[in-house]
Amino acid sequence: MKEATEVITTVHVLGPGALGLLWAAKLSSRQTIRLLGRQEGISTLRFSLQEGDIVYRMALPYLPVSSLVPQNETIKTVLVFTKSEDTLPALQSLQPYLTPSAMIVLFQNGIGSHLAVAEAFPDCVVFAAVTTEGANRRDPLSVVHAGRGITRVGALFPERVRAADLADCVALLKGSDLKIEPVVDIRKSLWTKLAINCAINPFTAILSCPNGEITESDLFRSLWPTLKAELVELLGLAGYPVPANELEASVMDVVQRTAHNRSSMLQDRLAGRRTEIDAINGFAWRTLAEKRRPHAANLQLCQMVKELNLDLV
Ligand code: KPL
Repeated sequence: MKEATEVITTVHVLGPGALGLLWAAKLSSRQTIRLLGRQEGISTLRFSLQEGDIVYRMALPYLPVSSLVPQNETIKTVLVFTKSEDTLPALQSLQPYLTPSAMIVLFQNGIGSHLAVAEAFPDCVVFAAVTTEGANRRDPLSVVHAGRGITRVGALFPERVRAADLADCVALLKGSDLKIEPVVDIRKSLWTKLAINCAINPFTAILSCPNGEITESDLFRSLWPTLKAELVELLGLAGYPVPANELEASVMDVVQRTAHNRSSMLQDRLAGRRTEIDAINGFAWRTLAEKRRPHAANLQLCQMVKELNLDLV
């Protein structure tokens, strides 16, 4: 692979949530950043990024998506941090500004929104990134880099992408000084992460507890055997078969390593935001149901999270 060359480009960052702002801040010393979001009436977003004891004050150019004007704004590279179900409509609203072979890097949970974007933008170079970087917000403008991780990146359809495109994407992301690993088969990482999210996130949202506490609960104990079997089935259907004990070990490993973290679903719940349950357990049960495979545990968790009546925004 080509070594990281430092090319200064304008990078658009769509979705200024915790992860979006973390990446924007980390890339901003090497790239020109434009944040894209829904908020109207501002041209600069001022926020803080805390890493350990150090708090960085950031001020980055911000463009409301509604006020982009074709010709004035062209988008060659966009990193996308919107919620899964907002991703396709948000990118469609950017369509007039995207250059014909723009690079789109998707950071969403699940895999359904990735496939929808790849289908809707066949000429764009679409990458998926699966990250274990931990980021959360004390308030909308105060981001905490809660834990260092690794970000794996690869093409959703490798046959549509040149090796040089992947090298450019990796070089760009490495400008963040975060740990980046190019992978040949990013779908494997996406499906594995989906299974892990199915196993952890709904329990944390329902029980309102950090990741490390779910395995002690009666709810987890009673549902896990069925859920595990469904997730093994799901990964098999996806073409990534995994033995049940291996999947369980991966889930328990993430539970332990992130024991004190609030999952993204719990953070959404606590902030009164819509959760991604439909893109996680919802996607899992629908995929299983389509193939007439058992899916009761994923369906139940999906219903329980929805019944919390917290899918507000
Ligand atoms: O990815 C996560 C999330 O919060 O969405 C897990 C793996 C549960 C870690 O917190």
